[in-house]
This record gives sequence, structure tokens and C-alpha cells, in this order.
Amino acid sequence: MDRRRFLQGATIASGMALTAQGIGRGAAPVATASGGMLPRVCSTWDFGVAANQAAWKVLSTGGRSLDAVEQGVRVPEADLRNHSVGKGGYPDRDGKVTLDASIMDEHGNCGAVAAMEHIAHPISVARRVMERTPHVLLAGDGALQFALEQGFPREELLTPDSEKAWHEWLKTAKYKPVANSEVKTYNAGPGGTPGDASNHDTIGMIAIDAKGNLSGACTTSGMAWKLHGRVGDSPIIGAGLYVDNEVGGATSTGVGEEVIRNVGSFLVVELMRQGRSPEDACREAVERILRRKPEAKDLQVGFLAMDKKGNVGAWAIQKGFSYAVCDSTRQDTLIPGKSTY
Ligand code: SD4
Repeated sequence: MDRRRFLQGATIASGMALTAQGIGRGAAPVATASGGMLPRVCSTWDFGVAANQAAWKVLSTGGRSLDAVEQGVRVPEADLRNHSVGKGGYPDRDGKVTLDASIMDEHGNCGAVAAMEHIAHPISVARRVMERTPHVLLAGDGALQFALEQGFPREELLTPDSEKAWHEWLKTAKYKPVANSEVKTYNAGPGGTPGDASNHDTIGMIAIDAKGNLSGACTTSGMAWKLHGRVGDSPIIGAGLYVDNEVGGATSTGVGEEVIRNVGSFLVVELMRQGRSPEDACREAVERILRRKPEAKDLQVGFLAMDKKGNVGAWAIQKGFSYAVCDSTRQDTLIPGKSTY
């Protein structure tokens, strides 16, 4: 999917009242004292619009934010045109599609799967890890084994389209061990990863329900052409996703290595706890990355956050990031993310 599709409306600023132009409006909105509105859901990139609408079906009928985020992100997971999430995601360097996902609820419960093959809906497996095991994160073959035990169908996730793109990439790929004296290193792009500014389209979603409870979900096929076994930020609680029901939630997209190094989503939530707005907290997290590593300006990382009142904000390193917001007044809002560069 080309995430640079035409950006639609750009009207929601954090906590602003919205013009009513909704489709399929559900539960009556609850305006908060600060001007926020419940329920509300936000998610990354343009495919967040369709994902939000699925989440909205849950939220608008009084459902729980946890159910909303799971149902929401399953939409891009199932979309074969989306080459960065779920089935149809681009494979790793060796042609294997490996998926990462995490989920977190209003009680601080969380679950995740990393580098899992053959299961089309990793977010639902992540939820099972959270709800049915004493663990937080299952990885690789163990995650697959657990998913199969739980009854998830085993599928081939590599679609003909993705396989073709992989073969094209292989023609010029330099992502191989480079012998440098006795040490082998791997460096195929800015920052030592095979990613560039456009090689990342994870969906991260944060929702607040009519009861004022927050949950979040994040799911991805990760960086295209990565080394087999590479795990990004998305399944790492605190990096790709974090929710604290007293404060807010945050999620990230982009080059996960930089997000993990800075424990990005946890940082955003902690900054909101200290009184920063969602946008300001996201900007500070981006700028923390850039202060530590100025050359990260050539990469893309974006954070998206929602506070306890339903206010939404985002910030990215580079232009081109977008996020979708959905509430009772409008279900299809797509907003260009502000950025440092
Ligand atoms: C990751 N942040 O795996 C995720 C997904 C992504 O490039 O955006 N990949 O790093």
C-alpha cells in the first residue's frame, strides 16, 4: 500500500472540539473538562483510517478499548495490499515473513509476540499471551507453537506480490556479511539497517473507551529485508507501545532500533505524566533520539500519543508521517504529522 495517498482532512488539533460530520455515529460523545472527547481512537498512517473505523464499531457501542484496538489493527493485518503489516508484509532478507505485535490494556496487562511466522493475526496471539499465559512475550518458533496450540490457522504469509518485490530487492541487495579483517559486519543503509525513510509503516493504535479506559496495540511485519530473527520495537513493551491508564498511551512507527534505544513509548507516557501535551511529549521523544544520534535525521521515526482525556498528538523525525483520528464527530480524519525535519 502506498501510504502517501492524498491526506484527507486535517482538522483535529489536540483536544479541539470538532465539527459534526460523522458517518455511522454511535454512542453519544462525552466532552471532557479539557475539551477532549470520549470515546476516541487514533492510529498511525493512512491505513489507520480503516482500522479506526473497525475500532469505532466497538467503542461506539460501549465496548472496551482493548477489544477496539484488537479489532482495529486486524484490518491492516488482513489487507494484502499492505506490505508492512500482517499477511502480505514484505519478508526478511531470506524471504521469510516474520511478524511482531504487542497489546496492552487499562490494567497494565500486556502481551506480545516477536519474529513469529505463519500466523496472519499476531495481535490476537499477543492478546492470548497476555490473557492465557503467565508471560509477556513469546518469540519465534515458540510463539508459532503457542498460536497453533491456541487454534490459530497456519498460513503462508508470503504473497506473490511480496515475493516479487523481494526478488527485485535481491538483485541489488548488499545486505550481506562484509568481511573487514576478521570481523564480519552488516551495513546496508542509513544507521546500519536496511531501512530508509520509507521502509516502515507499522500500525500503532491507542483507544479510550466511554468509561475513560485506555488500551493500545501495535503490529507489523517490521523492516523489510531485515536479517532473519531481527525484532523491532513493536513487540517491546515500552518501546513500540506503552499504556498507563492514569496518564495516557503512546505508540511508534519507523526504524525500531532507534525507538528501542530510547524506550520511546514509555518516555512519551512519562513526559505526559510530567504535564507535557501528547504532541509535545512525542516531539521531545523524537528530539531525544536526534540529540543522541544526529545522523538519525536520515531515518524516520514517528510517535503517536493520546492522553487520559482523549487528546491526541504526534511528532516524527521527517515529513510524511500521518495519523488517523476517529470519534463520534468524524470517523475518517487523517492528519499530517508534524516533524522536526
Ligand atoms: C520496526 N517500527 O520493526 C517497526 C516497524 C517498522 O520498519 O516501522 N519497521 O522497526
